[in-house]
Amino acid sequence: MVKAVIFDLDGVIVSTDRLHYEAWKKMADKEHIPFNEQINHRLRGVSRMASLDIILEHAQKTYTKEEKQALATYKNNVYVSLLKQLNEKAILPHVLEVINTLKQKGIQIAIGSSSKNTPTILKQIGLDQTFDAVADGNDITHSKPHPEVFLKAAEKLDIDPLSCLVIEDAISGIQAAKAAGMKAFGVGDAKHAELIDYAADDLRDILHVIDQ
Ligand code: B16
Ligand code: MG
Repeated sequence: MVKAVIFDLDGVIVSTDRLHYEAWKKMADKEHIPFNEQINHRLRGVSRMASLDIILEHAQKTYTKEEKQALATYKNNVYVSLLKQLNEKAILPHVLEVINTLKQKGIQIAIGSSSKNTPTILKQIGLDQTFDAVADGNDITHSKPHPEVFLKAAEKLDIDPLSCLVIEDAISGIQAAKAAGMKAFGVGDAKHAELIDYAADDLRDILHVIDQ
């Protein structure tokens, strides 16, 4: 029986994809590194430093650890200033309805995100007091597909991972959920993940899974 639902943030609750893209693009242009939507797609659910490594695959020179740190900080500063334009209108379709129904059913809800900017994003969209637990990039040393962030969310909720269901939009997130021993519900890209338990276009379909 599902006792808790753990939501991925970016791509499930809100779409910050475009803002990540703009910020990475600014950094890449400054460094004369080719960067496009296709490369950006590979960064979904991937941590900041691992994302940078993917972008640097296309660089002409090798960067030192310190230079890489500086590039990641540059990108993050741009990204954080772009986050100021987010508000509750950025919440993806059906999210609020699903959250309210889960709460009515007594199901615990949590966030499991790779993003270190999770607290800022939740505040911007007005959901910083909504979840029973938040596990994010600040709590973990291994990013998805490692299960750490979802195990951390289950630990904070004090619920057995086997009773948790994860909603994810990235294949790395589905792999992380399955490695944590959880059920995985995929939307968007993640619908095509190999290990998926449930796939849907409409987030409200999660309510049928809960009632099973
Ligand atoms: P930050 P999620 C992920 O969020 C994003 O999908 C990914 O593109 C980003 O690189 C990562 O967070 C780290 O974000 O730079 O803000 O720490 O999908 O796990 O909610
Ligand atoms: Mg995501």
